[in-house]
Amino acid sequence: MNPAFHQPVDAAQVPRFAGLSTFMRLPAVTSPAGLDIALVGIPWDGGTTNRAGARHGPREMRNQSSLMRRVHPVTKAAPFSLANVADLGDVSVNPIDLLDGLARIEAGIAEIVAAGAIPLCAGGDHLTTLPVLRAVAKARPVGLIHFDAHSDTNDTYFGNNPYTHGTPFRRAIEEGLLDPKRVVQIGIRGSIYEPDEHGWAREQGIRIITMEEFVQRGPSDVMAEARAIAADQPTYVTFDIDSLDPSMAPGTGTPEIGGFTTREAQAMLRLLGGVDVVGADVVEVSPPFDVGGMTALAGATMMFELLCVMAGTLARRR
Ligand SMILES: [Mn+2]
Repeated sequence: MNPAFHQPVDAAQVPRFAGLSTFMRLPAVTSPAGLDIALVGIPWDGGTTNRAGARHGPREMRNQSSLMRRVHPVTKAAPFSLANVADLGDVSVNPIDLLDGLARIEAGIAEIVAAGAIPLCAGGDHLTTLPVLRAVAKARPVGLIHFDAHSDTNDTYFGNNPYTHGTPFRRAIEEGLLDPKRVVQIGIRGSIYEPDEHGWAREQGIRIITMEEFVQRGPSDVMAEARAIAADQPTYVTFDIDSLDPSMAPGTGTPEIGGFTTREAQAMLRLLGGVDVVGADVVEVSPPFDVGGMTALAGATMMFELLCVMAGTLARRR
């Protein structure tokens, strides 16, 4: 372990409920310089079409992330020994101006990328992934492993509005940020607007693995295909908390029954080892609809799962 790496506050010295709330009890820093992985909040839900509240997600995920310990129980990855990680705070947002909000998020993430660190973001609604991709994929298109109940590849809402949390991946493909042949969406379900709702996405080459297909095949088989689609090239991982069943994650904007168990989702994230992850996020945690912090806890734990595979892959590639 590099002794210069940031370490979480020791829960045997300071109880988990005490002290300032930061992601995984890591130090709060103001610059990404020297970080391998930057934990960053994006408290913005300006793209939400129905139940708002994901703007409150980062703060509650920080709170619940105090339950994370130092070592992964299955892989034994110790992310704070393998990589230099810290809480970089929240990017600047604008809650009353959508386009300025997107520009501020992109600028904040671009600073992280310029410093050579990998962003692991806590949303925010799913539109926040678009400006993150604008920063992460500026130099070349990236692949995408996308856990969600929804494809989020619709075109426009409420007239000709192109930017909502139902459209980010259509915009990202149009803008050349994603290589659609290296995009896989896992867990897609729920009622749709029209029978061919996912036709555009499939025409681009996106691989859609519905919940029904996931149930038939299971986590190992599905993730073997996802890793093959990512193809050892730069890949972004986005985890919409509404991919989980709302009985386990009720605090979200667009719940759909019949989702992943938290255990299934953990099993899949653990199978991301070796993927060249250039950025990741957990989005759509909406504390106003949460019960006892359970959704924020699920979100914080998925961030820890992502952090463990990201740190492990970084260390192996060094
Ligand atoms: Mn989504």
